[in-house]
Amino acid sequence: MLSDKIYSEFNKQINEEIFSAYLYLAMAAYFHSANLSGFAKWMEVQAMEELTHAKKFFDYIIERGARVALATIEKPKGEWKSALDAFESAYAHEQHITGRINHLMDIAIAEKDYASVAMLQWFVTEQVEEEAHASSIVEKLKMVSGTNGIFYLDKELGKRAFTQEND
Ligand code: OFO
Repeated sequence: MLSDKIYSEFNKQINEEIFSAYLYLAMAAYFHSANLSGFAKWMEVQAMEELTHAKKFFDYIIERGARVALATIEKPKGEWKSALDAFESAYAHEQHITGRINHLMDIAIAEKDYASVAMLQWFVTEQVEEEAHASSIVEKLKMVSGTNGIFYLDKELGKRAFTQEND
């Protein structure tokens, strides 16, 4: 049985993960409007991954015998100044999510809820990857100058594909 605090925070995390998907879809829409379909594809795959993260929390709450309570998803921002601006926002968002996962872990440890600690460990590892991906694209965008570099990166990022394994 989940404690009230863990139940409430894990439900909130479903919302955070679905908001992440929504935010990355907003970024995909922005990139499509700028004719950068590779960046858009990367963001669409990222959005799919976020939905799998939400589903992990959804399934876990049910497995622990509780009923999931869904809440309103906030409207995401829709405009960015450039590809760099969008990826810097994505990186900042992933740092926020890492903070959330660490917060959940702190609660699970304090409450000696070792099943939740074990479940959250996957997310701790995942966040290292999530931050590394976003940060490396930010650094590449800072390195490229001019349209040719952006088109090259657009082509590269467009190769990303969604698989259940890389969620
Ligand atoms: Fe981007 O890792 Fe979930 O939110």
